[in-house]
Amino acid sequence: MKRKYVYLSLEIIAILAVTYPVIWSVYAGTTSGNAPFSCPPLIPCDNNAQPVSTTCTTFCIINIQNAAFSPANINVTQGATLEWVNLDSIAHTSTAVYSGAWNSGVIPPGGHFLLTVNLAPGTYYYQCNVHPFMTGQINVLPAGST
Ligand SMILES: [Cu+2]
Repeated sequence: MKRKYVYLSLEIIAILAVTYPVIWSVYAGTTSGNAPFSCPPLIPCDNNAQPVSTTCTTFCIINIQNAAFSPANINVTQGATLEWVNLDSIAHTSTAVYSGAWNSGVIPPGGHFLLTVNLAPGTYYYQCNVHPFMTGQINVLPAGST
């Protein structure tokens, strides 16, 4: 009889362990402002740690390949154009989160999306709406600052 309760509580703990990141993200997502990719405690996750590899001043391509944006974090001066190119065999999107600054809609395999960056300077987070684990970030710099 006692053993039954032990198993029952172990089951509840196991279920909570699996579901808590999802529950956490639902609640955190409503309050975390412009930092949508913060990670649940104890869960390995480095979405905020993407290194900046490029500063784009005219025209740059962001590849979508193997369900990831590359480069995932890019500096862009105002007036430059970004082109997302879908090299995968599945559809993706490039969708700004929180800011609502842009939304590519569905980019089919082999498709592309152009964005001329006329946004206020600052950091803009985006994701693929089909695969929200695909995240990226553009850092808009004032025109003429580089
Ligand atoms: Cu996707």
